[in-house]
Amino acid sequence: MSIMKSRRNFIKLSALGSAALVTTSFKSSKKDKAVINKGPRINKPIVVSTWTAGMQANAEAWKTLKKGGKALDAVQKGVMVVESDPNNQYVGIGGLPDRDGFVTLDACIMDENNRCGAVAFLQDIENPVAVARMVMDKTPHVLLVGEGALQFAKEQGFKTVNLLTEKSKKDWEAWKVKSKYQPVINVENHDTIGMLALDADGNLSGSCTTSGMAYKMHGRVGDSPLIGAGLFVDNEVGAACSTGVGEAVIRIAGSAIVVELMRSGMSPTEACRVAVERIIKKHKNINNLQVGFLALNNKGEHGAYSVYSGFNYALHTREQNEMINAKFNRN
Ligand code: SD4
Repeated sequence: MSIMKSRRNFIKLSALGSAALVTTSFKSSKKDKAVINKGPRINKPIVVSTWTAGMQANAEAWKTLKKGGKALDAVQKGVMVVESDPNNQYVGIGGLPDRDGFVTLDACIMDENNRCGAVAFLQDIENPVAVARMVMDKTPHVLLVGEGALQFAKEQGFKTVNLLTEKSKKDWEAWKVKSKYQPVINVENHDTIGMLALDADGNLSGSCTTSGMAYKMHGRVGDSPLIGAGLFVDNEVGAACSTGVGEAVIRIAGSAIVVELMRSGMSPTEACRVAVERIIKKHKNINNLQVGFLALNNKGEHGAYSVYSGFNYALHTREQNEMINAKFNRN
């Protein structure tokens, strides 16, 4: 089964079936119930993440969220599981290489206070999101790239590893024969993990990690490590992340736009739809140009929208643990 087809299959792993989307998650005494019931109901904690590997990532993030832990820790630990899975060919170890055979990784993380960290074009390190977190926590900078990011990672005690697995090497060699060393833009080559979480304290954080577009030019960096493009969080409003052809997302400052659209009153799905429509409008040719946005607002409402069908995301709350198909512009 092709990757796209398997993504198109709706996977529903909910133990409880279709629970209400908005539920309260706190216990309250009779006295404060009256007050709480007057305010907006907040669906928390909650975590959402892109594609089917998001189920694996959410399961890990949930361990932190269910204990009342911070969204920031949840979104880091959650995506690290997928980075460390050699069978996932789109993130971390086992990621598909660039056209010269180098696996180069991009990642970022952002918290409820607009603190953020990122790495791009990082080689030989299994967990780029953990390095991004260190950039945020231990340096005055937001983004470190290439050699400098690697040097920083080593100084912080990260071990170097060979990220190119036998499987990804074989796929790259097969690609070279057919594709004559041309990077291809295509709807299939995407499985970046973007994760957004709202914790029990009502704080939002997000992370994004990828090996980038498969067989890209050496040195190419996409949207995923760029704050405002691949990820954006504003605790006053919500958070958004993207997947798909990074160049198209960068051109419209995608995730920042989704958050701003939510600030203007749109639901997460509507905001993602308007951003996707903007991408469609700005490109003369959108053949094979898949982009998907995923958004979560600070009430715990979530939604997603993509150019083409086939994009989905994983949702984990106290009541739900399932895949949800994103709405889309065309088949
Ligand atoms: C990139 N947006 O490097 C990433 C690729 C991706 O799912 O999302 N894959 O352009």
